[in-house]
Formats: sequence, C-alpha cells, structure tokens
Amino acid sequence: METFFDFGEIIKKDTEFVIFGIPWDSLTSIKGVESSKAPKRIREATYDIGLATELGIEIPKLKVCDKGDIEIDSKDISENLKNIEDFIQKLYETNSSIIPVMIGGDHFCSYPVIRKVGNFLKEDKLGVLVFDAHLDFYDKWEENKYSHATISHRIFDLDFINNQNFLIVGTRDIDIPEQNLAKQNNLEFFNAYEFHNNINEFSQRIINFFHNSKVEKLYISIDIDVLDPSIAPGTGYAIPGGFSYRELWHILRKLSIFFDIIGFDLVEVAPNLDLLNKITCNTAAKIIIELISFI
Ligand SMILES: [Mn+2]
Repeated sequence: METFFDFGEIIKKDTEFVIFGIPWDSLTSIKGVESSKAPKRIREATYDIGLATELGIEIPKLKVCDKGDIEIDSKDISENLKNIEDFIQKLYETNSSIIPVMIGGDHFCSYPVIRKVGNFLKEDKLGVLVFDAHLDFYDKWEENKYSHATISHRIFDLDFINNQNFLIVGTRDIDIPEQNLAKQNNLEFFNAYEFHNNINEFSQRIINFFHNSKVEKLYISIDIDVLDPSIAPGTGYAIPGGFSYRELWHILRKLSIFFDIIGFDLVEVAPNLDLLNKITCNTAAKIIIELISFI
C-alpha cells in the first residue's frame, strides 16, 4: 500500500498520529465531485514533497502511522457510520492518546469521526473548530438529515456540543435558510471578510472564543474550500475570498500552541477538478503534515 509520506502501517508503542482515509463522497450535493479519490491522490502527492517541514522538522522522524482507507459501502449510510466509529474505537483501545487524522471524502465524513472522538473524550473540555467557506447548517438537504450540506447542524446537535464550544471560520457562501437557522440557534461563525490582513489578531479571536468557554482540547475539521480557490481549485464549490495557505498555516500554528489538538481532518478535495500540477492535493498534503508537526 502507498502510505502518506511512506509512514508505516503498523501502530507502534510510540505512535502518536494515525492517518486514515474515508473514500466516501455519495452525500455530496453536486455531481462530478470525486472527493472519494482524495485519500489516494493526497498520499501520492506526498512522494513529490520534500521530507522536512517548513520549520525544519524531519518528517520521517514524526510518530505517524497510515492505516489506509476505511471500507465504504456506497449505499449503506448506517453501515459506514458504524465502520468508521468502530475503527476509531479500536484506535483508542490500542492507545487512548492516539490522535486520529482523517482524509475525506466529502465533509459528511467528519460527522462520525467527531461523534466518536467527542463521545470518547466527553469528560474533557472539548471544542470543535470547522474551517469552511460554508455553514453547511441546513437541517435537511433534499429530505435527508445526512448530507455534506447538513454536517454542521449534525455536529451542533451532538450532546457535547453547544454554541460556546463550536465555531465555524472562513464562511463566505451562505444560503438564506441556513443563515436563518444559524441565527435562531445563535451559531457562532467568523466570516472570511472579518480577517483584516492581521493574522495574529484574527487567530487571537479564535483562541479567545474557545478560552472564554474553558475549552482545552480541540478537534479541527478543515474543508479545503476555506482556502482561496486560487491555491485550492480542486473542490466542488470554488468560492473566492478564502484564506491563503500561509494565513491558514499561521492560524493552525497558533492554535496548536494554545490548545491540545486531539484530532483533525481534511475534506472536500476533488482530485478530478484539480489542476494538472496537482496544486490542491499538494496543498492538502502540506497542511496535514505541517499541522501534525505543530502538534
Ligand atoms: Mn465547504
């Protein structure tokens, strides 16, 4: 199996991070977006990337293991949810301090991961931060509770989540029904335009939000469309006005100083919509390895 940066497939005693893919995109709201191919393509992208992080950390020395992809049934949603949660349960049984790193798939893949991580760490001061151009706060999408357009609402409905430990950052493409729902529920989100070219100030706002609620442990879900499509064009909804790679890098670096990051994911990369030079897959791979090294 081709693994992320050639990391091994076996969880060892000193393994700190376990990477896994969820090749599942059937709950996407538009056709022709093959984010199920992203785990494979993002792994492949790592073979063309240097083996030191930007701060000079030697990547092969990081304690990472890549367990490959979770098997997905294209039709059976509840079976997929069960398989994903069982997979994470087993990780925690092997080592309860493992940090799961999931590569999607569409954004709905984050739901079972966050549900499982949250239920496992329930006693602790947990927060969930979503980077996304969208609120994805529909209650239902075409009659379905489970969709990548309802993912934030499903997270919000989890019993360990409330409007003080859940934040969405980078929004700039919001629909009227979800905007109304967000207002009714006092959902907190920082629009992309509120970042006024001062990355420290903006990062501090995010940190303050969670500190005010006494959050110590943070799960981070990154929809690649939080980035500007000029750096990440390979995604279903390419919306202008997103963050640069460097801006997101700075925010993640700051967050990892102030919080115990207990898991993260990167979703919604669509390799079939990427450029020939694979810029979106490269960007995704860089974000994943840089964030691992920060943590
Ligand atoms: Mn999105």
